[in-house]
Amino acid sequence: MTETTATHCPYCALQCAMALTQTEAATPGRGARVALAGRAFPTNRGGLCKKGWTAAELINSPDRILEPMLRQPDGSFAPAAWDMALNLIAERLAGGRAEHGADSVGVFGGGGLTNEKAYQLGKFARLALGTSRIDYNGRFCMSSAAAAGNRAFGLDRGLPFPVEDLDAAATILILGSNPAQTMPPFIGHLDGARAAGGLIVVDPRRTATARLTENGAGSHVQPTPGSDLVLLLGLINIVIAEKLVDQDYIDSRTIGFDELRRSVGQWWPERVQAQTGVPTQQLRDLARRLASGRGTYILTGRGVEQHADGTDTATAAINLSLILGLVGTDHSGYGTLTGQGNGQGGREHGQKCDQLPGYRKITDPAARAHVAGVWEVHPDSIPGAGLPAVELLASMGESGGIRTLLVHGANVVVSAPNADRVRAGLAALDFLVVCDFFFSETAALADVVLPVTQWAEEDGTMTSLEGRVIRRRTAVAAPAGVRSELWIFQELARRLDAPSRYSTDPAEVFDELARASAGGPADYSGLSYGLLDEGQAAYWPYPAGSTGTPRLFRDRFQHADGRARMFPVRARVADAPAQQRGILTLITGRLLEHYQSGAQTRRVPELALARPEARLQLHPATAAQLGVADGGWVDVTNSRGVVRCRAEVTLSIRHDTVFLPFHFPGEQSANRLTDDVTDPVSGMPEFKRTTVRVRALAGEERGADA
Ligand SMILES: Nc1nc2c(c(=O)[nH]1)N[C@H]1C(S)=C(S)[C@@H](COP(=O)(O)OP(=O)(O)OC[C@H]3O[C@@H](n4cnc5c(=O)[nH]c(N)nc54)[C@H](O)[C@@H]3O)O[C@H]1N2
Ligand SMILES: Nc1nc2c(c(=O)[nH]1)N[C@H]1C(S)=C(S)[C@@H](COP(=O)(O)OP(=O)(O)OC[C@H]3O[C@@H](n4cnc5c(=O)[nH]c(N)nc54)[C@H](O)[C@@H]3O)O[C@H]1N2
Ligand code: SF4
Ligand SMILES: [Mo]
Repeated sequence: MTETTATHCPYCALQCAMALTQTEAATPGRGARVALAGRAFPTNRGGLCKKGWTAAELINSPDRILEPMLRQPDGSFAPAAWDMALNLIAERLAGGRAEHGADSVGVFGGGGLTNEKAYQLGKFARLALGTSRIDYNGRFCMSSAAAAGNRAFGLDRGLPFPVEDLDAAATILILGSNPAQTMPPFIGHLDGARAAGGLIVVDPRRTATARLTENGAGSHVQPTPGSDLVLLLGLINIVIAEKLVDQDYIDSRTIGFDELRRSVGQWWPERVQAQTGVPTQQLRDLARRLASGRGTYILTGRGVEQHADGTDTATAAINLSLILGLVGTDHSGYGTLTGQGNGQGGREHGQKCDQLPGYRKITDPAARAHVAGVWEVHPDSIPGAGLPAVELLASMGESGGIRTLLVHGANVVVSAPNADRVRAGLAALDFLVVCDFFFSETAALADVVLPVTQWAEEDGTMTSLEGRVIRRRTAVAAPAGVRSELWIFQELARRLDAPSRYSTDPAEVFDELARASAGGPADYSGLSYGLLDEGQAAYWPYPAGSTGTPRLFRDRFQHADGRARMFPVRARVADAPAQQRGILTLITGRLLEHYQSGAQTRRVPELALARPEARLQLHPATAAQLGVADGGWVDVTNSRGVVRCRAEVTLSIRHDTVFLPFHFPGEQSANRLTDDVTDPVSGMPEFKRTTVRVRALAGEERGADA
């Protein structure tokens, strides 16, 4: 009898439910084959996107790494026994620490790791390596929205309500997110708002999501890239001026309204139109629609968050939600759409540089004492706060910076901003270790690559975009030669003589995590595998003795006085939109077929065939001016680098803007152009706006495969 295992998708935060059935066991040279189907679950209702239904290809891929790989003096890789590879790593880690101090060792984690791996990675870094230098790719993803949520509500859970609550909404404002391509099954939850004519999408591009507003389903607002903060200040101004605020809610549940009102006084509609390009009538209609009181949600995505003012923009979206009285009420709310599979849990259990498990602050003496108790170490042995991701990477090769780096679940040479600088930094390291199941572009630069188990080969938990803790389950045995990261941490900790325990059993690690989180903001202490396996829909906080919290902020916010904070934020007044001839604004983002740096999806034949390369989207008028033909080759340049790719001429983008996906490496890598300037509050880089020049290439200059 073949058994079917209930688990979830390896990719994004929607965590669509799947059923896996092994059709062929793993062999020493290849992962197992599985049959995969969608499974009923509230978020995906049995549906999967193209990435989800082709995910089985990842397990059986001929590209998998099946043995530890060691770089040879001639630069090539050769397989090595596990014992030898681990001995070498332990020796280099201990040597680096002895010679240059514990903070010369860096650790880079990922929002795709299970809660158990993320927790153990944070503990391993602090105790076994003694380093403060740990951060993760969620810094590129969720940090601005998280910072805004923390300062406004005193808590950061992306959606403080179950996704299904959106079904009953009459109005949904989506700012800078394209779920029709980034979470396709999610758009079913927009049907109610579309039927009520209330889906409003704010995006400089006419995306697949923006097109869902057609035929009376709502409206598309197409602002100048990076002008969302002004747009939101303008909407707040109109809501206040037209007395559309919910005064009872403001009085009873918030503080800071008077200052907020003063701070938006200058943003009258005409001025907002001048900065954003959004007509005043559209602004007024939008404000009135949001205040119509029929079930209204405001959702943000990376389009508004990945900016140097991303925290302030997310804060303005929250302020708008608060004056309208949406947050923590029936059938209305505010949320951010978390991105990576465990983007939510990955930011709760200690792989952030400033954080301990349970979303505790590493600088808080009580938090340190509690976690030290669980770890059975002295609080003083836990290092202090480290450096956020962009700074951590920038310190490679700098004096006092990191000299050794361990990477778990990120492909930074493709996905970090200012990628050429990151590549140079990685090259300057004394020693680089990458754990992955593929030779990602970052793994290809390593001294040692350790092959790890994949999603269908491991147990664990993931916390989805709605703050629901779900079970990832082992459906197939891993090929011989591959190991779990929990095992790797245990083996290295033993070789390093580290204090505390490093269990290889995910259920045991979860129980420890639950204890470490007890009493913290993200409290998992009432949860266990047993309870999750009974099918309990478990939303955190889930303290022992409770039944969890599907909906947050019903009675109070998490600040001591129970009230939400309205933080007045100010917009930098932008220079006149780039008038200089030939200068265009580049925005970057995602395509349906590829996931992140593409390390996984570029290895799935069906996806690679559908989208084999990056294309620069540009408007026909802009293309004509530059002499660029659809499908023709272009150079996209700025002071940081060059991208060479083909053009895709499309009416769906503004004249002054071009778009590149960031899923491709090498000469097509969008991050060769992005700036590593960061948001001062969150450390989030400005992926969504940079300036470039575009030049059509003549025949003889074309790319290699033209
Ligand atoms: N297919 C696919 N799905 C994914 C992923 C993937 O890589 N591929 N990654 C997952 C992850 S980790 C994440 S974080 C999510 C991200 O999901 P989204 O936030 O939906 O993805 P993006 O494409 O990065 O950005 C969304 C939109 O922001 C718009 N935008 C750019 N600049 C601006 C601006 O200044 N203002 C406004 N209003 N909009 C702007 C872009 O045109 C784009 O359509 O997707 C998840 N799902
Ligand atoms: N220009 C631009 N750049 C961006 C963005 C953008 O919109 N524009 N978006 C940013 C965002 S939101 C994000 S989230 C980042 C993501 O960017 P990355 O961090 O590069 O994300 P992935 O490509 O998912 O890389 C994950 C790597 O880890 C491996 N992996 C997966 N699961 C595991 C595991 O359990 N253990 C280990 N050891 N390895 C694993 C995969 O094979 C892959 O090589 O990119 C950011 N970069
Ligand atoms: S939407 Fe996300 S979770 Fe669902 S199948 Fe697609 S990639 Fe997987
Ligand atoms: Mo992300």
